[in-house]
Amino acid sequence: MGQRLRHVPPQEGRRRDLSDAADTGAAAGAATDDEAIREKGRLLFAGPWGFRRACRAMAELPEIGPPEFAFAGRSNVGKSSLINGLTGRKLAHASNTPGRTQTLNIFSRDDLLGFEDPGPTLVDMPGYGYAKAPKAEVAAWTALVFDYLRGRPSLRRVYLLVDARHGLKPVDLEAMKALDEAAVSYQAVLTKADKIGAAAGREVLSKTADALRRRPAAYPEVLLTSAEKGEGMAELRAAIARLVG
Ligand SMILES: Nc1nc2c(ncn2[C@@H]2O[C@H](COP(=O)(O)OP(=O)(O)O)[C@@H](O)[C@H]2O)c(=O)[nH]1
Ligand SMILES: [Mg+2]
Repeated sequence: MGQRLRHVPPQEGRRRDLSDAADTGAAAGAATDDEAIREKGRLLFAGPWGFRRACRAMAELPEIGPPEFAFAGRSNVGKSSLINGLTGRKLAHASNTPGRTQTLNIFSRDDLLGFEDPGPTLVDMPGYGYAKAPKAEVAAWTALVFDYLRGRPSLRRVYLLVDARHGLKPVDLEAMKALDEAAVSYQAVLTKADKIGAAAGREVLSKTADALRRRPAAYPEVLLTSAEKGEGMAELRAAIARLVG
């Protein structure tokens, strides 16, 4: 299943092979570590998550503190559904009408509120690519989003969602350019995997990874997910858990 869900770039595979040859104990250790991170991710998202606030301006954001993970992508790509899939709750408003979320919507663990470590924060971002004014598409991705991307030291990673049926679109490349320029670490997440077959899934994974290879702020590994079927949720939870430290 790991094969279908993740594309591991060849150079990483090679590195792993070398270290395996040098020390098989290290490989066993890595497998245990993987399991531990998956379990950490499972626990992180098994807890009660809740909606904190919808922000229309930087001043409305919570104080800088816990690590933030933002979900970006074209309208209707499945950002809200993915947040719901990760948390197993109907937290974010998913809809058939594109262009709905115009605020930064903040989610965190209810049970950790007020604790020294309140756990990570998830941020559902306004979608881009729907604006009727075609030229201003990414500009219409609002000043707020750019202010947030450039000026939020606690932003740990942006998950850039891409519809697995369509792959990267020009407007996604514009968003990636903005993220590269802001030096914000981002990872591509393919959505709606249930709408394509396994072979098409592998193809879009490798194509997307190829396109990301030369982007300075892009994480090389691409994830394939279906919020509808739960595919890739454990991997994404683990990826977040790994970054939380
Ligand atoms: N088949 C399928 N549909 C999905 C999936 N994720 C989202 N959708 C649908 O795509 C539409 C847009 O989803 P939404 O989460 O609101 O997208 P957003 O605009 O990016 O937040 C809704 O009709 C969802 O039900 C998925 O994994 N599989
Ligand atoms: Mg949404």
